Amino acid sequence: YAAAFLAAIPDKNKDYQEVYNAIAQKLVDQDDYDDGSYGPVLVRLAWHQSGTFRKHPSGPKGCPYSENAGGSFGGTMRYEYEGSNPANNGLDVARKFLEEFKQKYPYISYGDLYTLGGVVSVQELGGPKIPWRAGRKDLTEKDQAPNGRLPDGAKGADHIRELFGPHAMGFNDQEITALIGAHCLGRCHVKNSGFDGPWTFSPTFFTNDFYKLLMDGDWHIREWNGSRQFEDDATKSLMMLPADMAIKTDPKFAKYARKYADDQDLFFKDFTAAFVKLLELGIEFPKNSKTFNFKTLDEQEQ
Ligand code: DDH
Repeated sequence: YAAAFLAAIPDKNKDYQEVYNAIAQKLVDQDDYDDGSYGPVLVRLAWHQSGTFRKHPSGPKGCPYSENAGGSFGGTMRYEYEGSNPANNGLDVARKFLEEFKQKYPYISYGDLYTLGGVVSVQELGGPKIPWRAGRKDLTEKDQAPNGRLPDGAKGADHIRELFGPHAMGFNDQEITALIGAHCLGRCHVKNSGFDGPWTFSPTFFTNDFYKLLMDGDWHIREWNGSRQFEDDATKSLMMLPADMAIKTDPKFAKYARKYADDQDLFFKDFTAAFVKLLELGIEFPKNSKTFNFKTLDEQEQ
């Protein structure tokens, strides 16, 4: 079993709402990226920095980091090995977006910054409130997690359960299904992953549309020269990865996807719990550490 990293107790004078606001304001100001927001790629950074956690760490043979538990604690994706993992293609954009806040608020660690960027984005794009805690610490290059721990979009339900399940990150079928609903945001980019296109018609709004489209729509294999992916019959403008289709075809995942398609409040509630768990994998927070419940920019204007 991996030992949990012990988080620091954040100084009461460190105002993380101020950092939240600065990131949120930059999201508003720089609306010329991709579909109009850096939010989706920031959410993906938060997830890929966290999703390397393993309860039983052992990496690919010959990997110098194979005993490392991974997770968001050390903010290690800023280093060469993890940063250049093909699974992390395109996330340099998100790390560059956030770098100025590390300079401006030097008290924030990279792990805190990368996870906070995801929290800001989910909230500002209309998603649920994500309670967040500070206290991750910058670790060194030798603390990088091995590559090969993040899921492959070309694969199916067995692969998903193996990487998210009890021996890996520790999520059950319900939590896994709730997490993948983050594909309401953003798109696939051929240059990053070999896949192409958005999952929904509103990729800069956090909604339960991923489940509605997946469960209620009809999908066929797209005819093109790229990677095997699915396209919607109705408009031929949306996409699903083989790994997304597994959520529809596997009855245990589909049971939850159906519920989330029918009930956005339930999705928001379950996503919140699973996303908080994801961002905190492998971290032990001191009992008296503060949970931040950030206000959105909109709420602060009222
Ligand atoms: Fe994902 N995801 N993801 N994903 N993901 C991609 C983009 C985004 C898989 C594959 C891909 C989660 C789970 C899975 C987001 C959030 C989350 C892309 C496209 C691929 C491929 C990257 C590119 O080309 O730029 C697979 C496989 C899984 C799986 O679970 C089996 C989870 C759990 C989350 C989460 O946040 C909780 C987001 C957001 C994006 C959009 C990024 C962007 O730039 O836009």
